[in-house]
Amino acid sequence: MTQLPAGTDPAELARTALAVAVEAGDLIVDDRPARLGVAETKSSSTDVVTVMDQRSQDHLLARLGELRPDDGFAGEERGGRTGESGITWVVDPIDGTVNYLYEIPAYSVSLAAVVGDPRTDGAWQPVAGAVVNPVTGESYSAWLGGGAWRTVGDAEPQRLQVAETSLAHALCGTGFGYDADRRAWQAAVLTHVLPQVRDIRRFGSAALDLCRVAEGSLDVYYERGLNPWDMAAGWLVATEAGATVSDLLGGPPRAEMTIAGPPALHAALGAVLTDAVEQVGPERVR
Ligand code: LIP
Repeated sequence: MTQLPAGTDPAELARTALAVAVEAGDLIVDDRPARLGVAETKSSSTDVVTVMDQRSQDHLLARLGELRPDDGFAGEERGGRTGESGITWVVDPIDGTVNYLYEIPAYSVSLAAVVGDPRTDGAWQPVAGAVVNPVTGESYSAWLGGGAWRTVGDAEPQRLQVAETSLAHALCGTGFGYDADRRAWQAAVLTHVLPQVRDIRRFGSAALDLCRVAEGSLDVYYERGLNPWDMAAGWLVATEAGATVSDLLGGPPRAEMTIAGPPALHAALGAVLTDAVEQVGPERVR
């Protein structure tokens, strides 16, 4: 059972997450420069950061500092804060940055309030979160025990619930990293998965992929290499919609592997991935 700090209302945290995610989403759309370039790269020349990634995070840091001054903040980009409340905000200011750069409408602002230490695999858990696609107007929110909800524009929120299907009929989402050796390994694993599922989709935002599992526009999803900020909010949205979200061994999702889907389908894909990882062997490390 997750221990919430005394007096913490996860529903209120979810409302806060959704409100500031919508603000940041409006910012990255409305203030996008006419000629958006790459401000810098991180793990490789294709792991890009734009000025809007940083501006979105700066906005979220400032607003959460106003609304929740005692909470911690850990974001993908520069800037953060330690807190005293027992709640840390784990923030991806633009998830799907490459899609944002190419103006492909599949990117999101994703943030979650978590308990524990998000810098340590298995030592943290989201208790409230929101994912917003500012182009389509789709927003997803969830809080511990409160369910997962999808809203489009001004429509009434719809509660989300996953549904089982066979692996052979499952539309499976995945993603690929920015490092060439990691991508080669992911491609090798994919050759074991692709023949056993309906089809593969690679949309480019893990946060939205996990929300797609919750809403059923993906049946199942896996990816190696996710950071806490990629998965924190989507993990909770999928879980509150009835999905199992774990690593390959059934523990909390982590960089080694994240698998999300209705329980039986999650187990079936997990078995295929375990076999594939064994057959493919370890990633090449230079
Ligand atoms: C992205 C993830 C996506 C992954 C991409 C990238 P970013 O996050 O959400 O699932 O496949 O390679 O890591 O870098 O856009 O915040």
